[in-house]
Formats: sequence, C-alpha cells, structure tokens
Amino acid sequence: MRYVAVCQNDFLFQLFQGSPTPATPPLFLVGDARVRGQLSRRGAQALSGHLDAPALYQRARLSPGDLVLLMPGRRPPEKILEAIFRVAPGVPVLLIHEAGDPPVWNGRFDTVTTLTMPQLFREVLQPEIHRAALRIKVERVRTLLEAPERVLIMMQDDPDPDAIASALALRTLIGRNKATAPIGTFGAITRPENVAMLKALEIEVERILPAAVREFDALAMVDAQPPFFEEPLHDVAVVIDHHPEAKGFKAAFRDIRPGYGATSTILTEYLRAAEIKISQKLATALFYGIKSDTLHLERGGGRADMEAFAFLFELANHNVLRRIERPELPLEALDSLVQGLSQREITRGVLFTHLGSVARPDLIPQFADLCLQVEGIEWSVVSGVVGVDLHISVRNVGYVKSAGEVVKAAFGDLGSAGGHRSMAKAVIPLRDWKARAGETDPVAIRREIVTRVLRGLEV
Ligand SMILES: [Mn+2]
Repeated sequence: MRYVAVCQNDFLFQLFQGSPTPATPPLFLVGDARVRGQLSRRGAQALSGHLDAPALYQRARLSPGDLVLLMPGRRPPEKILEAIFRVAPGVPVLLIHEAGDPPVWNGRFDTVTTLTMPQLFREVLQPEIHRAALRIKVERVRTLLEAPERVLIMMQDDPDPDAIASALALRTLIGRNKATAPIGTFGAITRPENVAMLKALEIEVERILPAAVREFDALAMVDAQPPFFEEPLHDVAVVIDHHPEAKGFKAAFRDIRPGYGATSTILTEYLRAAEIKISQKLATALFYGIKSDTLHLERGGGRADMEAFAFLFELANHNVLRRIERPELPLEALDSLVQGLSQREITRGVLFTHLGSVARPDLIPQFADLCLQVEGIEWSVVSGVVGVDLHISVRNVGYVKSAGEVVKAAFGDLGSAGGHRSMAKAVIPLRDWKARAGETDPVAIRREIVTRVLRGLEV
C-alpha cells in the first residue's frame, strides 16, 4: 500500500520523519511549487498542482489501493475530496481537520475517516503530560526517602497482596534493600494466600511495635493512610494509596487516587515513568496485587488498572502465581473431604459439610469454594476442627444475603465471626462451643451448625 500525503505545508513530512518508515516512502502532493522544491531537496518524492483539480491526482496515478492522508489546512476539504474521488473512487482517506468540529457530509464520502486537530493533540499529548507529572512525583518521593538512613515502609495491620506488592515496588523505586528500608506492619499476615505470596516470592515483612517506629529516620506508607492506624503516626514522609482520602493528617508527599482499583497500579506507573526495570518477582507481586484487589478487574478497576495489568501480565511468572492462588492440597486432606462429603447435608440450597479434624486451616475455605460449585447450591458451609478451635467457612453465590451478616447472626455469640458479602468465617474455641452450644462430636457439631445457619439466614 502506498501512502499519498495531500497537504499545504511540510507538517506531514515532519510527521513521517519521526515515525518508523513505511515500506515505500510516501508521495507528497502539495499546492505550492516552493513547498514541493523544499520537500524534494530533503529527499522526499513530491508533486505540486491544484489540490482541487483531478489532474494532480492523475499525474500521481492515484488508485483505490492507496491510502491518502489529507491535511487541507484552512481550505474546506470538499473540493479536494471530490477531485481525489474522481480519479480514485473509494480510496481510503484519513482527513486531519484543523478546526474543532469534524465536517458533516451525510454519507457523501464513505471512505473518509476524520481526525480533528484537538483529538490528535489529546491522544499524543495527554499520555506525555501524565508521564511528565509522574516523573516529578517520582523525583519528589526519591528526594524525600534518599537521605534518611533507615526508612520504614508501613502497611495496614493484616496486609493484603496489594499492600505487600506496593511496598516492594516503593523500595525498588528508591533503590533500597530490606536492611535500609524494611517493610513492616503492626499486625501479622494471616490469610493463607498472602502467606503463600511471601513464601513464593521470598518477601520479608517485619512485625513492628508501635514504639519502634521512632527508631527509623523516615516513614513511608502504602495502601493505607495515617488515620487508618490506631497508633498515632507523625512525620510521615510519603503516603501512596487508593482508598478514599482520610482527613486530618500531614505528609510531606501524598498521592491518593480513590479512582484506582489498586495501589499497585500507582506504583507500576511510577516504576514505568522512572524507567526502572521491573524484575519478574516484582511484576508477579504487582500483578497479583492488582488482580486480588480488583477481583480480576471486575471490581473498582479502571482504565489505568487494566493498562498496568496488561503491562505486568507479560512480565509476571504465572506458574508462581498459580502456586500462590491455589496452595497444594495435602493427600490426607482428600480423606477429610471424602469423609465430610459422605455426610453432607443439603437444605434450602445450603450445602453443609463437617470435615472433622484437619491439618491446615486454609483447607476449610478451599473446600467451601469447591462445594459452592455444586449444581443448585447457593450457600456452602464447611467446618473443621483445627487444634482447639472450630473453624467455619461460609460462601455464597453473591446475589443473596450477606455472608458476613449471616455468620455474625449465627455464631457471633460464640467467637469471632464476620466477613464480606460472599465470604465469611467464624472461629470458635471448642471450650466455648461446649459451654454454650453443645457436644463436640462431629454429628452434634454439624447438627448445631445447620440449625444456627438456617436461623441466621432468616434474620
Ligand atoms: Mn489496596
């Protein structure tokens, strides 16, 4: 395909200079003989003539197989288009229109695509402006965290993959390691997938006592803001987060974007703007951070999250991800499952299974997920004994009552109980169960759970 540029000046010539050269050099058709002379001297193929007369296009042997780039300047494009189509009916034309509103032809020129100048600038300039603004932010973060000897990167109390990945990314951005910039939390990492993430990616998270914060020379915070913590945190240097902006805190630098699905997306933009090489480990962490915070981009994610997601997809290690998302099943767990399933109870769309004694607490929610896939089931309630506690995991299909509320109503009087719309859990010491709910043999436990959950569903 040949490119034929129809224009008044050398703007399109400049445009072609900067871009990867098309297979055949474009032919320029210009109205002014002087412009043609300039273009020829610069090595371009060019013809000149009246832009609204067919003769020029005949001389150029314009055919419907060419692609015309038309930039008519201030002249109305109709006359030029008529001349072009007289010689090459149906040739595709890309019209670059200088005025704000594209012309309206009511279907007269079917093969013309119009791009207005403001559109063109927006598409080209906006990402560049965004990137320039990001670079300034990156510089600011680096300046603030460069000089201090030891920097603490804080996350919320039970950090999730988004927080962990963001902390790791911030540490990479400021070029530090775990000795000079440890990643810390006041709480502990409890969810099995999050524990698996730390293990698989060899990330160390330190448990920090509130009093120890003062031992650091600078404090940065990701995926959280100072008021989220019970302990007062002063002199925060950097806060990067995507939760709604909290009031009443000071920070030397803050970048809070509630429109973003994950803090990992913000940090990915920073790393890209700073042109820092993202290792496979960091890419895997950030990818998982976005994926889990946006539920596979289904919740709260936007265009920026999708872009970061697509970018990281190429760099991440998907085998490691699978290992994090689906922890290996110990062989004995199958026996617990068979045992539990053989004594399942299904009532009003709820599948109840009691596994008896299980080795690892994460097996219970895993089986609860599995049971939810059974045809016709809207709720799954899986229980098991881990050490001295009874664990109960509840899952639902999402469009029914909130699982968190049902679990609270059913077991709130016995132990810790709560959760979200579609997943919830309760952990009850067997001692308390015995004192207030009944016997602790498997049959009695299952019977009592059925009664309590069905009652909870009615509340
Ligand atoms: Mn987050």
